[in-house]
Amino acid sequence: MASQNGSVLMRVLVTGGSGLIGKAIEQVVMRDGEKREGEQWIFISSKDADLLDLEQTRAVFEKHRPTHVIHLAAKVGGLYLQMRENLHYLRDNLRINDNVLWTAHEMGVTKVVSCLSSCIFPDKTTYPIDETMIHLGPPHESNYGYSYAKRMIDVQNRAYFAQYGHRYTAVIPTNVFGPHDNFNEAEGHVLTAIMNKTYKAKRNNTTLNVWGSGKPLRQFIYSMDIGRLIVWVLREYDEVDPIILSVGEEDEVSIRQAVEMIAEALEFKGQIEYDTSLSDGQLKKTATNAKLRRYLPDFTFTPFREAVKLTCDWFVKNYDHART
Ligand code: NAP
Ligand code: GFB
Repeated sequence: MASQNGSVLMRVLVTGGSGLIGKAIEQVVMRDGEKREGEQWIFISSKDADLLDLEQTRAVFEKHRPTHVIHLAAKVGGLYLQMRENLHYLRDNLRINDNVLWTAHEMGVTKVVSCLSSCIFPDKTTYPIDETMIHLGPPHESNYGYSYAKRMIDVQNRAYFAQYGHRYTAVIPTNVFGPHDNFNEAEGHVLTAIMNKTYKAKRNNTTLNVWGSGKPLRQFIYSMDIGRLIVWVLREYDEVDPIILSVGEEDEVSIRQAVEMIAEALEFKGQIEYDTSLSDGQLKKTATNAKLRRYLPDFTFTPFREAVKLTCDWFVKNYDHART
């Protein structure tokens, strides 16, 4: 929305602004020149407001008076943390989401773009998964808490549209990775946990220990690509129905292939072991990006190998203050 004599016409509040995807959006908008005349962007973290608390949520909305919201804030973690804490993932994310959406309604926010995830789809399903299949069966038991909380965002969006006509919508990313991710070995997602493990195995001349068989398949998307796509959704996508943001089915790789690319990027030539006593989680969750392609047939994703190298380089350069 272009400005008229300098007035702010779109004030975007990004919850979860200090996280992996929030930082990517900040990079895209504030440093890569995507920000348009008449737009103001505000990136907040839990230090600005604990969104589990309705009063703090209201206070941060009153402070910034957003016209639009990109709602990223969530309790997020890798497979093994989710398996240990399904109840916390369920309760915390239900509360954060209800606080943000209800406060957005109270404050007259024009549009909210929230984040679901490709891991919330039914575990027993046909492939490829598409946006119409979210509620067609229970999610994988490893992360049902997070999955049901995320699914309720879709239900809430429909209810806000039916009762108030609000165009609140959601995106469904597959596995995202990139700079500013959580590289913690026990709690991070696979790629960044493995990057940290590989970095240490190389430094200490020890074996790289990969959890599970390495057979599961994933569609990994670079955080900067997700950042560009979410900015497009905020500006141009008018459906309440969610949209999958992912690389194509043909770009799916196995965990083993991803591990080998990380080893190559970090020049690790040591022993790699797969601990099959640990869960593989979902074997696959292949999603189609056909709906995205109908809107953006020419969008180009960063090639996976290049994105892995960029993330590894960022991690090594920022090791001392990365989330490890
Ligand atoms: P992340 O790096 O873990 O960042 C989470 C963000 O949420 C941080 O900014 C954090 O603030 C904030 N937050 C957490 N609890 C909060 C609370 N109680 N009050 C206020 N802020 C809180 O997560 P991410 O990977 O960027 O994920 C962003 C969104 O994308 C999430 O909704 C996630 O479910 C979704 N998603 C992620 C992936 C993925 O592979 N990463 C895939 C699909 C969907 P602090 O920094 O202050 O803790
Ligand atoms: O990213 P991740 O933890 O979660 O990947 P999901 C788990 C897969 O990577 C499993 C293998 O197949 C694991 O066996 N893996 C191998 C490892 N080594 C490791 C390791 O050191 N750490 C981890 N974490 N995994 C995520 C959800 O599910 O999907 C997120 O947890 C998000 O919240 C994302 O929704 C889209 O891919 O299984």
